[in-house]
Amino acid sequence: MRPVLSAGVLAAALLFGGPAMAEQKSAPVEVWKSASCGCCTGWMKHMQSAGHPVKANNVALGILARIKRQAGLSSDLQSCHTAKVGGYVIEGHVPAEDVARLLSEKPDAIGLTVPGMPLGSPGMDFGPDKEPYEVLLVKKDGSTEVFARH
Ligand SMILES: [Cu+2]
Repeated sequence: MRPVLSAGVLAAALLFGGPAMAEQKSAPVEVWKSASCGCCTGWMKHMQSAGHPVKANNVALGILARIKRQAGLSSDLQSCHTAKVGGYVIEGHVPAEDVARLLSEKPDAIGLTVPGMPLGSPGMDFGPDKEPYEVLLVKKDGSTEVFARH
């Protein structure tokens, strides 16, 4: 599916300066996932509605595991899909607001992860049930610190 600008974004672009504004759309996101992953697609839609153009790569589970390892994600930091944006790795159901903060603060780090697939996170929001979860900043030495709590 091709990314589409929402009507709201288009209206804002027209209101606040036309093409110049449109150039400031959010950074492109490239996602690696297994073809059958529904919650991965849910997260991609979440990122698209935040203005990110999203490109998906469906890969075999073995290749996905290698991509995660090569990205510097130990098994306890992994989730379903792995994405890259602005030179950072985004693992799992990280909210777009945290990706935006990462891209503006530009910490010296590998990226962000939401390990596992907590209920209520973007793409895992199927019903009224929500569990609290943390977004972790993954440092270049593999250590983590809490970046956000939801
Ligand atoms: Cu998932």
